[in-house]
Amino acid sequence: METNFVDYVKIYCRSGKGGAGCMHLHTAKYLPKGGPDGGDGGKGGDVILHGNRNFWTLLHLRYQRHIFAGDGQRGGENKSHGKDGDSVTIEVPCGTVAYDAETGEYLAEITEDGQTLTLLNGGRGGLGNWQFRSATNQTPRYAQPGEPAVERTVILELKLLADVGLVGFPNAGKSTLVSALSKAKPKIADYPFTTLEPMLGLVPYRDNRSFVMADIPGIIEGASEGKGIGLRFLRHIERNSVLLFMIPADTNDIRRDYEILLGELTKYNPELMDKQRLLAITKCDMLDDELIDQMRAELPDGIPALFISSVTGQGLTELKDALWNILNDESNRIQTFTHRNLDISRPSDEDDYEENDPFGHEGPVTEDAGDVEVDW
Ligand SMILES: Nc1nc2c(ncn2[C@@H]2O[C@H](COP(=O)(O)OP(=O)(O)OP(=O)(O)O)[C@@H](O)[C@H]2O)c(=O)[nH]1
Ligand SMILES: [Mg+2]
Repeated sequence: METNFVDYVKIYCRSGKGGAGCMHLHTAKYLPKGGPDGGDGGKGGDVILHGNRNFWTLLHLRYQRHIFAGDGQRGGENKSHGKDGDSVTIEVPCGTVAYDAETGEYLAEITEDGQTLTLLNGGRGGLGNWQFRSATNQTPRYAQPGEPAVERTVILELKLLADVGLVGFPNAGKSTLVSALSKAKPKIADYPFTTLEPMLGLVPYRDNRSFVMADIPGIIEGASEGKGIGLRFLRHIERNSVLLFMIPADTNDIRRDYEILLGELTKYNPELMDKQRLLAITKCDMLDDELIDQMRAELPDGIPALFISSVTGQGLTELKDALWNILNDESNRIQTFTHRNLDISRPSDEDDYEENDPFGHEGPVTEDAGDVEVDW
């Protein structure tokens, strides 16, 4: 599927190697036995991650599969220091997590604009023979080699930084809610899997405050075994403080639906169960008061529930209040997310793009941030 929403890339990175130190003995017409003057080698360049809020996806890195920093240059005579190698900076959106592609080990995360992290250190330059002179050895005839480069294949994954994540089956009314509460215009239709990629909406709240809601594709039973769109988009609710479960009023069994959704989330990442949850029964314009009362008795335990309609606006103010209260309750701020390593045994359909690389191996890096729909 061609999409501009790229939230996964695999890149081979290599830092620069250190330049060799120089072995040189100074000689001149009037100074036949000058001392050692070999300079140090330059440092190899680093590979650096840099948070940049102008980027919303990893689209610009999609075909950038090799990133090499520059090597340090050799030291020269007359104590001349070799030039340091150029570092390369990979611009990434906030919410980008880096993993080692071979082991799945968690390496680092960029959460803020302007934040920098050195992913790979360049090799140190070797010392020139000038550095080794001493009282007992006035003419050292050796110099250090530079340190080697470091290489690593990394996986970069983007996890959207939203406050509220929507969880529900296809057709639950997730996108309709986002369009009712924010200026975002997600596609809405009465067939499943209308939403194929996550989208953020900024929800205005009282007194010029606001919070961010993430609409993600629907989940179905068996998603953890790859059914439907699978669970790959669930990474975008890992960072949300609150999960808003959405179940339509015309469902047969609310409790069962809720259990299925919970089950799929747990299979994806049990830590999601530590998040605050709220349940919205959607499309309540289809119910009369009597039916709503009847439904109240059938609600699942252990989760506060609200009856809403994105069409008539029923319950939406209460919903925003409830979400805001949860978001601002200090006792909920326990979500210092422990970083899981990546399960690299899980087959990733996201590596597919490597076969369809129109640019060949080292394609151009596009400067633009991609025309991703982020509608504030
Ligand atoms: N009557 C009524 N219909 C609604 C309401 N909210 C959504 N719908 C309808 O339900 C259908 C599905 O809505 P979507 O918002 O596309 O559902 P979704 O959860 O985003 O679905 P996927 O993107 O496929 O996961 C559409 O036909 C909507 O018009 C509501 O409050 N009342
Ligand atoms: Mg949708």
